[in-house]
Order: sequence, then structure tokens, then C-alpha cells
Amino acid sequence: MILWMKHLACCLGHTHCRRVSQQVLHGHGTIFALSSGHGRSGVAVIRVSGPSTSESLRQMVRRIPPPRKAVLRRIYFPQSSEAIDKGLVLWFPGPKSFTGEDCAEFQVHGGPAVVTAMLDALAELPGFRHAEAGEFTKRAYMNEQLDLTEVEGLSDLISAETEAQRRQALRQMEGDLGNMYMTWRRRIIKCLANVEAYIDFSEDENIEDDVLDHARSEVQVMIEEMKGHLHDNRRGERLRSGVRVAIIGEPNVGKSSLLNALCQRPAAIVSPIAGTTRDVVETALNIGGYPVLLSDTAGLRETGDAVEKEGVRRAIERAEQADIKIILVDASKFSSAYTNCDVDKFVRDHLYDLGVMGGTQHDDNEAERLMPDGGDAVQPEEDRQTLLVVNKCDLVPSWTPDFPPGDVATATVSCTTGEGMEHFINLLAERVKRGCGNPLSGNPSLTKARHRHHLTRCVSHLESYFSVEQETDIVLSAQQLRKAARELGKITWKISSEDILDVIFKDFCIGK
Ligand SMILES: Nc1nc2c(ncn2[C@@H]2O[C@H](COP(=O)(O)OP(=O)(O)OP(=O)(O)O)[C@@H](O)[C@H]2O)c(=O)[nH]1
Ligand SMILES: [Mg+2]
Repeated sequence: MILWMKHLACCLGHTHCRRVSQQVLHGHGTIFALSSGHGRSGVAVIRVSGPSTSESLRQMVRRIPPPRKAVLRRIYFPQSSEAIDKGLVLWFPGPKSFTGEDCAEFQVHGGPAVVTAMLDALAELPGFRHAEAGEFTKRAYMNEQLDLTEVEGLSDLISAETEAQRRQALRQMEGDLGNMYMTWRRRIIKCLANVEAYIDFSEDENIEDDVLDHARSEVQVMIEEMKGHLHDNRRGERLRSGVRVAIIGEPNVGKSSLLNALCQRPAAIVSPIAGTTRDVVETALNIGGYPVLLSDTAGLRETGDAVEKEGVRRAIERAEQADIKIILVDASKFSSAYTNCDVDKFVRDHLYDLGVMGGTQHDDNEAERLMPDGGDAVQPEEDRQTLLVVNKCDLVPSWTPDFPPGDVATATVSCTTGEGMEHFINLLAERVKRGCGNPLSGNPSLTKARHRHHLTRCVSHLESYFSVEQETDIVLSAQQLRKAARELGKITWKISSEDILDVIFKDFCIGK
């Protein structure tokens, strides 16, 4: 038991030598920035972080306020002693601060002249400089106040535009996702400690016979858990970046009219001339609290026109990448030809006629940037969805649609009169929600291709653990456990490449 404890301590000890501590900060000194938004506002927040923070308080407000208490003070230029403004001042001595360093916050009136005077005054102080984008958060990470998943959650929270995105980001920023990865990592390290103890002391009486069996079954359980997390149909990633919805169909069926109705502005040109839309027209929408990237596309038909041909190619590409395809048809043609039809078959045939195949693999730019070795990070998706929408129902008032139930959801609308639109939007919202899941229930979702990449590699090391161990080379199999733990560590803390850190922090704004 004692030997085992020593091994566990030893293994954990290795993992605590975080490479982050060796990484070079992008610049030292005391940094400051306007953390609230630019432009005129009621209140502006100016943040300071670094070793000379207390000096800024001494020189600009004369006395250092009590820690973590807002005090109302007159604020002065350090050199001329002329007053700049009167505002709230907060002092957060490190390490109990956002960055882990000494920090201060000045809450002043949000006029441009006040803000400029404050920034000029701070710049006069020796060793002070303007912060780079994301530098406060980077210091928090370097000082181990936040792990990388929390940093990413914070970035997503700042960028969140819908309720569901906000919920998912907050959960991640509060550490739910990072904790889950860290718990797996601790469990792997415990298995590793057992296996190493077995290697070193297998003939010793202190080692129980079944340690390897325990490690084996624990690894098996973890592989299943990680695979469950990986095979979530990209729900978290989709919620983070927006559900891609493409409106497709023959020319003149009203695709651009539908896009305009959904976004409530004339984003795309509408005309009775078939072949009006050539390029993809994309607009971001909030549907039921979920983010949607809606695309209007060129009408799909055979054409000799080179420009239209390119439009058709782009439309097909967009349709094949979409999470949800809205197939639009014209009621005046559809009602007579297809009343009481088999909707699923109609949609399959119609897609074929339009030249659109089933879903192809989604290409994620971020995955490419973060995965130079082309890891198999993006899994196939089973749950791409299709909606059949019959437009222009005002042209056939006598027709009552009667769709037999099928896999494909249906709606009948008129973009001109607005008829059926509410039902269609509810249907779309329900499908969008289905594609993203509930960000508050169950385990936190995987939100980034970066996590998927490392987790996939972790699973493959755990699987190799079995194959190598069965070939009775227990030393090599222990190595696989070490590599698996390292991959999980890369998701949260250990990042060997400055390039990857730059990718993560570049999305931040100045002052965060
Ligand atoms: N009566 C009626 N006309 C409609 C309706 N929706 C669209 N239209 C008309 O149909 C014509 C074509 O509409 P668009 O929205 O440009 O159609 P589209 O599918 O984008 O056409 P392309 O870009 O050429 O592929 C226009 O004259 C619209 O005013 C509808 O619900 N009822
Ligand atoms: Mg159009």
C-alpha cells in the first residue's frame, strides 16, 4: 500500500510540473486597458494588472483602498495632480485576483475624454504599458487561475449571442468540462501508478494479484465514457458556431422570399425572374435562443450560363454541408402532382433531381488549424435533418395539404401572406434545438475541434494499452497510459506550442 502511494505521488508529481510555468509571458510589466466597451457610456471600467499596480493607486488616488471593497475616490493625473474624475476604485491584491497578480479597477464616467485621460495618466507611470488583446486572461492562465477550457469558455461567453450559447459557455467557464477531463486524467494516472507498482514490485508481497485486472477494467470503462462524449453528433460545437441551415430548391419557388421573411429584412433580392440569386446569401439568426446561420442559395437547374453554373455548384456544396436542409417547393406545382404522396420518397427523388447528394463530411477550419497531423477529429454525422416546405399556398386556396407522417417534417406557408409561417418557425426551432441538445443537462458537451483531437488520441492510446499488454509487454503498455494522460493534460493545461496558445487567445478583445 505504501509503495503504491509512493508511486501515485510520483506519477502525480510528474504531471504537476506544468510546462506553463516555463512558458515565456508575452511581455512583463504592469498592463492596463479599457475593459468596458468603446464609445460613450455611463460608466467605463479600466483595469490594471501587474507588480506596480499598487503604485498606480498610490499616485492616482493617494491611498490604497481596502482589498476587494469599492471606494469612491477623486482620481488625479500622477504628475500634475490635476483631477481627472471621481469614481469607484477597487484593489485586488494577488493572488486572489482575476489574473493572480495585483490588480486594480477604476470605474469612471464613460465619456471619451475621461477614458483617454485615464489611459494617458496610467501610461505616464514607469513600467506601465497598454495591454494586448486577451493579455489579462493569458496572465490568469499562466498563473493557473484558469485552465484552457475555462479560458475558451470565457471567450465563448463574451462572444455568445444567444441564450443557449451563453448557458453552454458559462458552464464551461465555470470548469464543468475541464473537471470532467481532469477526472479522467486522474483515473488514468491511478491506473498507471498501479501498473508501474506491478512492474517494479510484482514479486513483492505488497502487490495484490489483481492490480492489472483492475487497471484493465477501469481503462475499458473510461474508453466507453470517452467514446460516448466524442459521439455526441457535434452538438456542443454546433451550438458554439451556429446551426447551418440551407434553403434549396428549383428557381423561383421563393427561397429568397423565405430568407427575407425569417430575418425580417430584404437581405436577398426577390424577383419573378427565375435564376435571380447566384451567390449564397448568408444571415445569422437567433431562433428560439439558438444560433442559426441561414443560407439562401441559387435555384437548382441545368444551365449553360457560366455564372449561374457556379451559383448552382455553390448551392449544392452549401446544401451538402448543412445541418438542416429546407427543401422549398411551389404549392401551385406541388399540390396537383403530389397530394398524399410518400413525403420521404418525394424528398429523396427531388434531392436526386436537384443534384444534391446526402451529407458529406463537414470541414472545420479550426480543426485544420489546430491539427497539423490531420487527426481524425470530425466524425460522420447521422442526424442531418431535412424539412419539406411548400410555399405559395395562397395560389391554391382550395388545396388542403395532407401529409402522411414520415421522417421528413413538412410545413405549408405563404411568404406573401405570412400564412403558416408561425408553425414553420416553431418546427424549425424544434429541429435546431434537437441538433444542439440542452446545454444544461447531462455531461457538458465537447465544444471545440481541439478537444476532440486530443480526446480521440487519448482513446487510441488507451486502446493500444490493451493490445500491447496482451503482447505481455507491460512496460510499453504503461507508456500508452502515460501518453493518454498527456493528451488530456493538453486539453486543459499543458500546451507545448505558443502557436496554439496564440490561436486560443487571439479571439479575445483588449481589456479581457
Ligand atoms: N404568390 C406568391 N408569390 C410568392 C410567394 N413567395 C415568393 N413569391 C414570388 O415568387 C417570385 C420568386 O421569388 P424569389 O424569392 O425570388 O424566389 P427564389 O426561389 O429565390 O428564386 P431564384 O433566386 O431565382 O432561384 C417573386 O415574384 C416572389 O414575389 C408566395 O408565398 N406567394
Ligand atoms: Mg433567390
